[in-house]
Amino acid sequence: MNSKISIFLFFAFSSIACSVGFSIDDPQKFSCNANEDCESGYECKSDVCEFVIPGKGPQCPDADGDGFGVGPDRVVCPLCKTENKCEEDPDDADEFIYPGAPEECDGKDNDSDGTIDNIGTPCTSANDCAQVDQELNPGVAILCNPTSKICEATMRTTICFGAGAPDPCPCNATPLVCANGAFPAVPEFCQ
Ligand SMILES: [Ca+2]
Ligand SMILES: [Ca+2]
Ligand SMILES: [Ca+2]
Repeated sequence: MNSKISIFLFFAFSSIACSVGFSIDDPQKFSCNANEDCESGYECKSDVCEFVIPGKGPQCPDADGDGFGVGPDRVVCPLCKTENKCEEDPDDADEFIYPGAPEECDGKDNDSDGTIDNIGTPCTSANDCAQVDQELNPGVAILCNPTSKICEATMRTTICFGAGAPDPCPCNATPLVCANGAFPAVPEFCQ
């Protein structure tokens, strides 16, 4: 058999036998399909493992620091690597907008599901619902309704405070509705 054909067949069978193998163009290089196919310190680029100078590899492109990046290099973001949360950040200039963010009453589509201020998202505990800034919305809480398992905005207390409080006490009588990016003001005697 012709020696050139032998060499060709050797490399051809090598690359079929496993996903990692010598590159036909340069036997010193290893072919690859993904970073996992390469040794530590190497990354898969154009199907070949290339050495990455420490600190010079792709950095997590996350300008607003919410953990979600933009563009193909977002796969190096820690959240993508450790929790498999690799979706693209729909707004990389706003740390309160990212896939799965708790929906706040702020006029923005925080969770990027296509609907602005849809507070009533599914939940298993209050941790799944947005925290409310008490300086902006005193007396308002978003809690997980234990029956419906839906986030629900309510007054933080059911008790009326102060001598002039009405009777019956109206605190927490109905869920608070977010409208135009804001909750209705909670009366002082309910805060
Ligand atoms: Ca981001
Ligand atoms: Ca939303
Ligand atoms: Ca919102």
